[in-house]
Amino acid sequence: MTYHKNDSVTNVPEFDAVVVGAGFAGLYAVHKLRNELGLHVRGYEKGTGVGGTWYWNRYPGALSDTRSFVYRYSFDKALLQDWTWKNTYLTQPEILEYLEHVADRFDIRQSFQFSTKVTAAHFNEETNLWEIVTDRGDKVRAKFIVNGLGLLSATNVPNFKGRETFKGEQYHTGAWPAGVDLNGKRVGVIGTGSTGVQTITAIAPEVGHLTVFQRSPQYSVPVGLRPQSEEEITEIKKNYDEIWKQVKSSAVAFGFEESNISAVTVSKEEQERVFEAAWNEGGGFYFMFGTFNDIAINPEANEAAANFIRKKIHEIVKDPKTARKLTPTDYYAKRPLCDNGYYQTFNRDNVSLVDVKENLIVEITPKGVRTTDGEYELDVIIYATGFDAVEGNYVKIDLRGRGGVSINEKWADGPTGYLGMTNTDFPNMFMVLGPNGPFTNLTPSIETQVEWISDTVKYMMENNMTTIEPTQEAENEWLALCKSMAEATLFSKIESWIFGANIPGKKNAVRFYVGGLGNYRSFIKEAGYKGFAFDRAA
Ligand code: N01
Repeated sequence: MTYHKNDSVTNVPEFDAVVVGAGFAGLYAVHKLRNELGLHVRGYEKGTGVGGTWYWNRYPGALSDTRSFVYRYSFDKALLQDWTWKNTYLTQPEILEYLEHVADRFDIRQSFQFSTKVTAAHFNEETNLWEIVTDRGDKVRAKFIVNGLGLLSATNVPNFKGRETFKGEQYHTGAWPAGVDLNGKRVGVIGTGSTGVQTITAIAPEVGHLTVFQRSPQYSVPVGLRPQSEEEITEIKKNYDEIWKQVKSSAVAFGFEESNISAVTVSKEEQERVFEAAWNEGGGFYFMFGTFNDIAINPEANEAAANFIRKKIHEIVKDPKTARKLTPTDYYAKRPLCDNGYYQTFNRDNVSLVDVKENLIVEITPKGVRTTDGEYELDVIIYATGFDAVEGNYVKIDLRGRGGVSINEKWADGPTGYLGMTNTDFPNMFMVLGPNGPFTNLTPSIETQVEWISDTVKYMMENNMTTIEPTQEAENEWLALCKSMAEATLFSKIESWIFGANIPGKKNAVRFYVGGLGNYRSFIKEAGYKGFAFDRAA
């Protein structure tokens, strides 16, 4: 059962589906479409191997902030039993090894062409096929295109004056090359988000001197990285059915029960007790969503959590001036950070903190970084400056739907996506973790979306349908829902990549459905294909 046919006239290879990206999303998409539906599938991946985010983000200290037992696929029971882990969290090499194993286990690599970037994809309204072009000169057609381009994957390097003049080494964390040696060197890290916090903590003991250029201080809690005993792992593996049921019906899908208690209904002593227990347990999402149910929405509850972390910073950091600089004063409302000794790092003699909100970065010089208070001489500059998140990789592709409309035109007022997976005017184009998808531990959301996509393709094949496209009404309503939900949270009151505020000129717009994975799954199940228009083959 396949749509595929060879085009003997033009010699252009024709596939049922082209999958872009070989990360968690792309690998599973190929598995579902090729191994389960028997379709003729071609994958393209710009890296030399599989892994996606975990192929590129090889910076020192890279670790998932989601507990090991739920940072994996759930779809294969044998895989869940066979593949194991050592610690409460997985390092980047461990995650990459897992994805390589999955690719081999399900024979997925053979469907991918690596070191190949998709540069254009145009929908042809006469043939109802996507015409896809790569940077290696490939030209193919496909009935469906499935984009697993990564949510946090297009690197953002701020346009600092003089960057090209720097005589030392410079790296972005999200494109970290092999063989970087920082030993004994004068290193500067710009950026203190999740990535900066991990990098800074990991490299401080190794470098000669570390200068941290901080624009915004961060709330971070301990990650709780520790070994897991054989008994704990056996117990988890025995209970996976129950675990996934809980994860997929929860909000953030991190493998813990979210709290249903409001912080403002309990005493200050009880708040302290709960926060202290969560601090000792570890985990950013656990601290924000496992302690109380209103930290992300109620300013008073938020202040209680924020204040607890502020006090911890002052207890940990010995120099009061440094502690003050490290202490945020605004809402605790970014994607919650966790660390493995971040604040302690600033007690080291070889680490110094520069507040670049007070002393702006003026330029990169041949010798280092110049701020308004002087020049910092460095051997290495590390940009931990984040990503052009969500739509960053889409807008780099010449992606055109009906009537030649480009994705840039379509998203001029901010990116949209009905259910985070589809767009009007872009028939048969699916996105995994596209705009306005769930804000969660990403692996169960990826599985949810890939399964919906493959079920949809199967439904279309069985019903002899040629195209699927959301209605404008459904897309607008979904956007309005995402917007109203996001605006009800304190996240919308803070500048971060979640709303696109991290890149100058990027449209500030809602980019996530914050209603939780459980509600998202119920929605897509109940809605069925109500918000979609299909065309049937003549
Ligand atoms: O990126 P970010 P990230 N001058 O955008 C600063 C996921 N992730 O890579 O806050 C000076 O959060 C910027 O300053 P400010 C996770 O979802 C997961 O760290 O904008 N500084 C900020 O400090 C996370 O949320 C994991 O004022 C500049 C930093 O650079 C997401 O990726 C690990 C600047 C960027 O922080 C993004 O995290 C890592 C400038 N011109 C990442 N421009 C785990 O699973 C930017 N900055 C653990």
